[in-house]
Amino acid sequence: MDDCIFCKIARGEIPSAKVYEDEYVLAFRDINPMAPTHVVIIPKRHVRNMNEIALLSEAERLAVLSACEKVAALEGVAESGYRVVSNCGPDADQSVQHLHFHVLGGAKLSVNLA
Ligand code: DGP
Repeated sequence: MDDCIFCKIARGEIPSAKVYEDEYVLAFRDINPMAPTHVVIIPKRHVRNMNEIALLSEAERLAVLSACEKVAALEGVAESGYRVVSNCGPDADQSVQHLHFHVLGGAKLSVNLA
């Protein structure tokens, strides 16, 4: 999508601090970190949010999920613990309309999920 900020990051038109990349996925540091480790994982192909996950291929879906585990290992938070969050729609305050998963860790996280 031309005007999607995460598509622009995926195309390299906007710089980002890359943590992981493969054929289907890009992971980069959140510009406004909410934990010592805060990485955003996106499928390179644009879909809006979890409501459109069926538009991705099985390979893309697996790559996004696997990237969460890979990023946690790369960031050294796999054993200490981390949280994976995907905000979907207005009630969840989704601010960027391109499916993404936040990987948060590096400190004791809030017990409040909502
Ligand atoms: P959400 O509320 O789930 O839609 O979170 C979107 C996140 O994306 C938010 O935590 C900030 C991050 N973000 C927005 N624009 C940029 C950007 O240009 N670069 C980076 N690295 N992160 C961004």
